[in-house]
Amino acid sequence: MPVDFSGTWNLVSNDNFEGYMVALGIDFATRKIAKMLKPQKVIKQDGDSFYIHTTSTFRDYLLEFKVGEEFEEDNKGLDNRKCKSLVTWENDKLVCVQTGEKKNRGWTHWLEGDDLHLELRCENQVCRQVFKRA
Ligand code: ECB
Repeated sequence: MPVDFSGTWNLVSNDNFEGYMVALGIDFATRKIAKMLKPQKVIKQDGDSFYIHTTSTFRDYLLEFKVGEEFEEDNKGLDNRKCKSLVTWENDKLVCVQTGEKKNRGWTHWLEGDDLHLELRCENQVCRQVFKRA
């Protein structure tokens, strides 16, 4: 059975989100609000087609992509920088490389027990998020 990320997931931990946001150049006032948030992710996966909607009381972000097909990402409401993104499978991990102005930008999703993990990378910063099923 291939891995299936589908479901509704609530953030339970968010390690070094501050460092990740600083690396992205997010201003102090926005960071102050953003780090209080407990975002929810709704993921719909149909094979290699993904819909990932990250929602919060402040902002939300929708990403739709197919594994193996590069696309333009606008990061609207996040840092608003455009990049070229490519998501691939590395065994059961979903790995995104976001090529653009920021070096070493990307993320990785995987399942561990009942938890959804997300590692967000930018420059020399790594943010580790864990989600539990709603
Ligand atoms: C959308 C909820 C968070 C809103 C934070 C608002 C302002 C902070 C601005 C930039 C911080 C950068 C990222 C925010 C962290 C999470 C948003 C989605 C991260 C992401 O790219 O998730 C991927 C993988 O699940 C799908 O887009």
